[in-house]
Amino acid sequence: MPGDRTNLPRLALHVPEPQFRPGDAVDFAGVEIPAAGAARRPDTAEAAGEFRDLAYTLVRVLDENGRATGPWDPKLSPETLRRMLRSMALTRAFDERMFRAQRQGKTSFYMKCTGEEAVAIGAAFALDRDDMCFPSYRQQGLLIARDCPLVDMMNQIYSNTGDKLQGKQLPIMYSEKRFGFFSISGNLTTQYPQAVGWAMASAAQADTRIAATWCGEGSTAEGDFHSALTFATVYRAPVIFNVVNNQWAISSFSGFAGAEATTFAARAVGYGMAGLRVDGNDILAVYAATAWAAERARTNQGPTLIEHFTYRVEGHSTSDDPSQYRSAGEPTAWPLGDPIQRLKDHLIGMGEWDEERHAAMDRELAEQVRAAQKAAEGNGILGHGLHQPLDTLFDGVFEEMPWHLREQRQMMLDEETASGRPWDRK
Ligand SMILES: Cc1ncc(C[n+]2csc(CCOP(=O)(O)OP(=O)(O)O)c2C)c(N)n1
Ligand SMILES: [Mg+2]
Repeated sequence: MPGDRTNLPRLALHVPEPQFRPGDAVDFAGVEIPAAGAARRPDTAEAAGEFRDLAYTLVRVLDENGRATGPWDPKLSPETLRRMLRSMALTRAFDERMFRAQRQGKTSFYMKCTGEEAVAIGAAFALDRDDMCFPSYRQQGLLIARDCPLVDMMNQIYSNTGDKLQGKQLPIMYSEKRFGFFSISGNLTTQYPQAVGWAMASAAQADTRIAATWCGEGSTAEGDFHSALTFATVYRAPVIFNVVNNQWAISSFSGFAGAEATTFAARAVGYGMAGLRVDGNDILAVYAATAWAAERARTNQGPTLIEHFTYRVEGHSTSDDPSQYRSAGEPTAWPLGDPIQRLKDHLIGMGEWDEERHAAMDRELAEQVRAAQKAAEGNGILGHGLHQPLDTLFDGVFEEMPWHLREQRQMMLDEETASGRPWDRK
């Protein structure tokens, strides 16, 4: 019921609306893209308050012609650049193959990171091997760059006999202690406070390892995001917060997480924390920003928040159909290009790569993924019966199982025997 004070202006609720909907022509001319090389690079010992401007611009190294320029150029060797290119291409080949496996009914679920490969792989190259990663579900590139066997990842995706997680996690929700990769949780942003806790413990124990964590821009709306930032800034936790702004959170555009009002990197400013906004499709910028933030963390300068400005090229997951809510023209119109193509162009421009080598690499990687898939399918695929003994359902939560769970497990096994229809095993 409207109030009766008719002499006052009426209130109006602002409901964000994305620029383009299905069928609309896409024009990203309004997206501000500062020139590569233009952003300054403060000394890592500088106080966060001295470079707030870096939360509102874009740190970029690779220009439109594939040349590296400016103070953030990490000047990596051609050999390292080729390894980065290979990791990104392998991630894409892996995604393609597993997406198809889902469509063929071999697993229930998959999530690609197409167009966002530089975010995880740039960081993986900049961090130390024993730094601890607390990722979201779209940083499979961390595992691939850290040389996790593809077959192990696929066993998890298939929940088969080779799945070390015994089918207890949704496909792609890996947990790889060997590779400093914390268990992925479907509950958005829980990894943020976990990363801070781990980083605080590392500092409290006078260790040398730091933590890094990732979440999507949509996930910054979670309370966990903000409590994590508060703890990190208060205790100067050695942690790197990555916000992957791929502009979509399933079917909600970034405006619903606050993008109409300011940048996501600007969240850092409110906490008095170092903040950088980075071209997330430029792996050299991602690498340089991560290395800079890591140096701050290692020298007790505290946390850094890095917003990676990128674009989610594909659907949210295999359960999504983006043609229902966004214009099909967006992925190709996105002005920051494709991270693989950009690094490839850079290497070719340096005289360190060519089309033939690239095509040969793609063929080799496709073969590597195909061979891993064959090996993983030898351990079974999801839906073909039960791959783990039924009673493992109760394992892995308590170090010592409480009496009531032991009882329940026994009841389950007794019922299975009594039914005369033992669970279909593979
Ligand atoms: C606490 C919680 N709320 C909602 C969901 C459902 N959900 C899963 S993914 C997702 C979108 C997340 O978007 P974003 O953070 O931008 O990450 P992106 O998928 O783009 O990488 C939502 C709403 C969830 N898994 N957990
Ligand atoms: Mg998103």
